[in-house]
Formats: sequence, structure tokens, C-alpha cells
Amino acid sequence: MEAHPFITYHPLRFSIEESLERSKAYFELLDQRRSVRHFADTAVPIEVINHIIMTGSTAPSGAHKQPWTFCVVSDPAIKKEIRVAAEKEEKESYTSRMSEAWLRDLAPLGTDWQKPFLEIAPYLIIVFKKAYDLDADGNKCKNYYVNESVGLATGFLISAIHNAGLVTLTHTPSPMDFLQKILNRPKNERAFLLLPVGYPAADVQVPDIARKEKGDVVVYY
Ligand code: IYR
Repeated sequence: MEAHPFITYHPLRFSIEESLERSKAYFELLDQRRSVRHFADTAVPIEVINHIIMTGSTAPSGAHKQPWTFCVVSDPAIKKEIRVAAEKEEKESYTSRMSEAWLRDLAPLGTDWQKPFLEIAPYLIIVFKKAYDLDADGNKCKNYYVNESVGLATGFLISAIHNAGLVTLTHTPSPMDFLQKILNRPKNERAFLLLPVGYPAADVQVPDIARKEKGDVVVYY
């Protein structure tokens, strides 16, 4: 592959005081994020969703391959089809595939096999990972660190959703291959994560859980 020309990068520059202030403000912003399972059906402009998606797509990726596709579903018939298929898998998971220990770990979060948010949220964003790409002649081109790359893009996406005053949830119906079929995705794409996006239901409740303290997540050497 031909080398890219290099250009001068002009990074953001802040004083120490500004860095302190901005790093604290950004932490406080993201620390307010909660996974929300109850949505309002209030409309959200597609331009907001487009900005959010393009923010996700700024994530770093292996060899800059950007091995992701974001599918945005607002069509009620497709949302319903996804809900029916997801609930079928989830019912099976909750009643026989998940271990006792797993169900016990989930109990405080109040999840179950029913997923009404898949129809209520105005948008479902389904993130697909591309195991490989196809060039113009149909040859397979390898992608690298696909899970890491798509995980990073999804993280950026979630922070952008929160920043816009919207809420989401990382929904992981398992197995997820029904999404590839319903959305008619090419065979180099695999569903990675499903995120309902919208405004929260009025007076929405979330589990009373706390995040780990600094001493539990960081070690200095
Ligand atoms: N996929 C199921 C179960 C589930 C699993 C984990 I790990 C969670 O943190 C939450 C739910 C579901 O989406 O309900």
C-alpha cells in the first residue's frame, strides 16, 4: 500500500489549569451516565443521531481500517421484528442458557427477557463489526484488532449519546445472528452490540449502584 503523505497535527493546547478543569468536567459529565432500560417514545432529530454516529467513527482502529457499520433503525416494523427475535433468544437464555451465578449477578439490575424498549426507543443503533472488507474486485482484505476497534467506537458512541442528553443501554441479545438476517447485512459483518437510543421515560428509575473507587481501579508504578 502506498504511504500516506504526513501533515502537521495541531493538537488542542491548554494550560495546566485548563487541563485540570477540563479533565474534571469531562469526568463529571461521564460519571452522570447511567444505563437506562425505560425510554420515552419522544422523537429525536436524525441529525443528532448522525453526529453521534460520526463521533463513534472517530475512534482509533487497527491499521485505521474502521471495521464497523452502524445500522440505524427507526422503522416500527423492523423494530418490532427485532424485538420479537431478541425476546425469543432472551427468553431461552434467561430460562435455560444462563447459569445460576449469572442470573444471581444480574438480579440487582432488574433485567429479564422482556425488551419493550426495542419498540419504544425512537432509534436502535446496531453496531456491526467487519471481520474483513472486500475490495473493488471482491478480494478479502484483513482487518486487525476488530473487537478492540469496534469496542472503542462503541465507547465513543455511548459518550456522544450521553453528551447529547440522550440515554442508551448496551443490549446483548445472544446469539445475535438474527440481526444480520433481519437487516440483510453482508456476510463479512457480525452484530456486535445493540443500543436503543432516545430520551428516558419520565421519572425513570435506575438501580442504586455505585462505581468502584479510584483505589480499586488504578495502580501507580
Ligand atoms: N443479554 C441479556 C442478559 C444480560 C447480560 C449481562 I452480562 C448484562 O449486564 C445485562 C443483561 C440481556 O440483555 O438482558
